[in-house]
Amino acid sequence: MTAVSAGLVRSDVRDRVAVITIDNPPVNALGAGVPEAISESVERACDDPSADAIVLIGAGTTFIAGADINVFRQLKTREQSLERSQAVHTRLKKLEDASKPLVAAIHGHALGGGLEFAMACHYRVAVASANVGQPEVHLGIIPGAGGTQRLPRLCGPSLALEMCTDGKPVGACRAHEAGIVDAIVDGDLLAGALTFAKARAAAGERRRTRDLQDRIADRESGVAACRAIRATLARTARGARAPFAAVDAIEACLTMDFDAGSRREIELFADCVLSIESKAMRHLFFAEREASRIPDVPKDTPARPITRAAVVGAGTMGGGIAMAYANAGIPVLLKDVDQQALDRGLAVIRRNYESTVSKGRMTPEAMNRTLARITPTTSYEGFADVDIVVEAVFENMDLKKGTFAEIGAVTPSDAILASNTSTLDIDEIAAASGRPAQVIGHHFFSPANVMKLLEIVRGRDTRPEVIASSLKLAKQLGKIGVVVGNCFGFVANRMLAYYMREAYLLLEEGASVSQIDTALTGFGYPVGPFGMQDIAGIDVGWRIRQHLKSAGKTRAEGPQSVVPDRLYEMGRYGQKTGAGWYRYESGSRTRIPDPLVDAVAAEEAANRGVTRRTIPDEEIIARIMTALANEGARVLEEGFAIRAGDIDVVYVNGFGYPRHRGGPMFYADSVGLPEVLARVKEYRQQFGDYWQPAPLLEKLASEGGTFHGDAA
Ligand code: T1G
Repeated sequence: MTAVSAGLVRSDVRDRVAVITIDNPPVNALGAGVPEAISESVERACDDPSADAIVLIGAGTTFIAGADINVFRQLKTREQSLERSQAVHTRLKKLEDASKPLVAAIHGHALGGGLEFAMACHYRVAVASANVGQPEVHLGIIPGAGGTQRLPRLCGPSLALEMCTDGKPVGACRAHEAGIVDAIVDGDLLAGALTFAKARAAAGERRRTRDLQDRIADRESGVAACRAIRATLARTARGARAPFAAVDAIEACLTMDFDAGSRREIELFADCVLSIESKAMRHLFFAEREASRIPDVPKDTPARPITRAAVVGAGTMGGGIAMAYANAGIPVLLKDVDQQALDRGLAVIRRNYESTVSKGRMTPEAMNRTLARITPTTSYEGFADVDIVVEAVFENMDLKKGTFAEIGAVTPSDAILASNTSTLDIDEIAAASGRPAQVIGHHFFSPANVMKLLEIVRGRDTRPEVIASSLKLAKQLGKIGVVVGNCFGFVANRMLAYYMREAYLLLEEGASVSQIDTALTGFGYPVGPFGMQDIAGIDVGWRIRQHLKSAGKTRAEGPQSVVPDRLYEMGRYGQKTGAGWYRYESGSRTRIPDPLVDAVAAEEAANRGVTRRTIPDEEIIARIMTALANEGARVLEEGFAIRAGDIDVVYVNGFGYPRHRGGPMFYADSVGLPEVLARVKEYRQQFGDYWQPAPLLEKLASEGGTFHGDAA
């Protein structure tokens, strides 16, 4: 069956214009046969005497959202990639050579190959709500169908560099101003496109994008723009290679003719698409979408609409959560015990918005509109009308149980009662509410109005409708919801304990605070473990450790470094006290290494009888990543995570794990599980029995399996 016969591409003539419609739901991706069917339909239209022009349009909610990302999995060799790309390039040149005006009519998204198809058309018209973009770097690749050669010809090198390196879409109006889109259509898109196409036909106009030179004529400043963005990427790309490849391809557009530049793009694309970076980022693309599939919560499980919310606790997390709701347009009550605490919380919220306005990312009017959605209160008045309450009080079980007893009494019986606890037992909290079926964990990550992850913790009695509502709400808040089980620290913090254990022990064994942090930022993290703790607060970790100690527990097996406790006792909580693992000049967030900390570490090493040594960066990465993967395997085999991809999504969106590494479980697969297992066993020999291989790791390593289920 062809794409045409399958109805994925259809065409008809209206008012002397051939209309070619792509209908490949849900996003009109350029799946198997679709590109071929489009160019065949254009050829037929060119030969059709009843048509003077051609319009290309998408059915449903969008134009073309790009190539079908699944196809890249089939590319195994460089030759295969070169051949496939060359075929696409030839196809788009033929499209561009169409003998009648060819107009792309854009609504929804024109992304990746979708925009490249549109740029191979002679003209592009769009509705104002549409957006266009080259998001390929988010998949560890670059535009591979001529985008790096045609886009600069339409909008100049600077915007092309921006779009191809940050991968963010631009709105149709900005694209129109920039020359990517030729007209904005008010009202019905197809009608507007037909009118536009007929006018071009009447004027006998056709414009091949590849012939355009004006916007790339000033090669010197174009090449300078490439140099400048490389310097920026050296600071921001955090080890990802694809953005640099995109710059190289655009530079080729500026320094070579169209065909030579296209060949360069094809070669650079082949380098990228076969890279582990691209495999990692494509894995995350699908893992982030698969996370919303819960085996025992069918897709059609009713989800409660969330139109009114309440947050209890106006501290750092409570304030950020209230902002997340207000930013999503949901009115939210923000309650705290007294007016002083409330005023402190509101002042932080206002400061955050004012800083966003000062950076030009929000208008003062929008700030006031958003702030107006947050209603401060010191009572439970109004709680009878809310759909959800999020508790964000101190991480103390008695305090949380008391709060849930109160909110259970003042809210509608079917309201969702969520706790922002990052470690505590959801079932114990739920029992205090009197209606555990409505209770669920909504663990936000700091800053809650920014971080994309929502760790959704299901309790023993949580109803499927409450889980389905939480997943839908996560999307409404612009977050990625991942459903996990109820164990201490759930998935995120449970595994983090092993990440931190190794960081502390490596410090005692001889690595310095800044060496360890630099190794992790070199790996791709935005900040290392010690820099991160100075932001979050050393006192937060200390309180959790005290809570555990009182229950006779530790966060991770093995030696418990007391260095963080000693810093706490010194009042060194991090940025908020001007000193923690690093020192900070007053009013500055610049980390200054402090030899005092290394001295404390040396003392504690001596107390533990540890001989200090020089530790290579590779060992720092290997030990930390192995500890994460081994504990991740336990989380999986104990059923607290549904799939390995969920753990990757949690770490990438909650803790800044580098996307181009795919997440801790994907990274372990890329290292190879036999190697990961060998490292666990080696560390067991070297450091102690607390390094115990997870049974799942042993099983998969022995069977040649991977955490993600595809063969090694
Ligand atoms: N390929 C395959 N499947 C895709 C897809 C794609 N390009 N885009 C979306 N899907 C699936 C997705 O997995 C989900 O499936 C469903 O569609 C709805 O998506 C040659 C090489 C368009 C903004 O990177 O950014 O072109 O989970 O949940 O929130 O140079 O999808 O329902 O089974 O995300 O409304 C470049 C990727 C490709 C765009 C819509 N294009 N897509 O968001 O829906 S590379 C992209 C998106 C390329 C060329 C290169 C978003 C969206 P399921 P969704 P949404």
